Amino acid sequence: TAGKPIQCKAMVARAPKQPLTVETITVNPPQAGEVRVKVMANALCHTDIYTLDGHDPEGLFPCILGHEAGCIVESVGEGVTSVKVGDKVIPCYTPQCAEAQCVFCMSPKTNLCPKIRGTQGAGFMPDGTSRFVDKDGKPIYHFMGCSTMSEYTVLAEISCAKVADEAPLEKVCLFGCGVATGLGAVWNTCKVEPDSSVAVFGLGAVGLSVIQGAKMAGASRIFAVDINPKKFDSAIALGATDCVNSKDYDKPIQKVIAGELTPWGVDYSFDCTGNVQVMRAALECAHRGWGTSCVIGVAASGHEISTRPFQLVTGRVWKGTAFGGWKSRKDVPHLVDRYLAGTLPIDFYITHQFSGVDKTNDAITALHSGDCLRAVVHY
Ligand code: NAD
Ligand code: AHE
Ligand code: ZN
Repeated sequence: TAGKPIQCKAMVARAPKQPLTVETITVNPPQAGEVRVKVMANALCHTDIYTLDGHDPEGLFPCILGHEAGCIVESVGEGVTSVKVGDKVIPCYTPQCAEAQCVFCMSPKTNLCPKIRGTQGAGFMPDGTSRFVDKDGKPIYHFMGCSTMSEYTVLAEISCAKVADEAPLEKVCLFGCGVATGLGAVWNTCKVEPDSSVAVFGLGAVGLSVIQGAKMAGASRIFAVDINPKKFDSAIALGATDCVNSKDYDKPIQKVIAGELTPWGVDYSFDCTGNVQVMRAALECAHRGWGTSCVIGVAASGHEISTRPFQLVTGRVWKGTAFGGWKSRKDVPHLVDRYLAGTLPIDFYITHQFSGVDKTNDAITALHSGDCLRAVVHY
């Protein structure tokens, strides 16, 4: 198949808020610096739904969503040297060009390589064109540099994390986004220390992986906050010490955490909801003098955060994370190795499984059910 167009099934997001349509599309061969992969498994992340629901200011239609996947290299374009046919790869929406002149890749302070961010946000491959063609010959936009809701997709080489041959792709796909992000927010972005107190807002896979990471970092008190009490059992299982349902209180939840449940607030807090009011609460429950609050959730178009500057004057720090700060191609393979060694279990995040890319709408329905953490679709 190398060098030739491939016809395959894909789920196309034709318009906001509409179910995805199952279509036979053409996936053109990888160009220079690109890799065509067979997608083996794709997990849904809340961000896919956010874009499908029309909340993403960068959202483009028609597009192929999906960015949390495990794949096998089918063919490579000119000049590709870091992966070969048959390799297992995890697509990474935050690439790593690793070039000496990339000040981002060269800095230990960030993972935000901007090399292909412009074209990626515009729904194209780095040369400004799409590899996807629909049955009428019209192009379909790419999404987050991944577009894994298709049996085949094309990635930039710098977006491919090559992982161990023995890695079960239907599990380690979770390291392509949500679980890696939560762990990295704790370990890389905030560097939570032993004995810290932590508050986590929103107990989806991202928030629960923050809890898992905080427990592994030795946090001694972990507040798990949600408005859906069905989430609390998993939070406790992962190491939460206190479960807080914001709906049980008639005052702002930040005043409950800082003032009632603790005297001055928590050392670290994390927003894993994307709700800007929750982001404010997370900041304001951080400890006077030093508490750090990390925004992980992605807010809808037009939504902005606010707080009294006094909150920062009195020592709170507001920060955020993209993909948990992981330098994707270097770090994702290590997360996979830790999973294989049994020291970083993630199977319990997979609450729902489906077979066939055309079952993706069912997976979306499951994700909306309220007791789904990750729904994995096996292709
Ligand atoms: P999810 O929908 O599975 O989980 C969100 C949780 O928040 C749910 O349990 C929900 O009940 C809870 N929630 C909703 N409103 C709340 C409120 N007012 N107070 C407390 N809890 C509330 O989503 P997910 O897949 O875990 O993703 C979480 C967020 O992280 C999303 O916004 C997603 O887009 C974002 N995200 C960001 C990154 C990044 O790199 N920054 C990576 C992955 C996901
Ligand atoms: N397109 C949105 C921003 C979306 C966003 O913030 N995405 C996160 C990853 S979410 C993964 O589930 C991120 O890492 N962003 C960094 C980047 O470069 O996109 C908007 O507001 O325009
Ligand atoms: Zn995601």
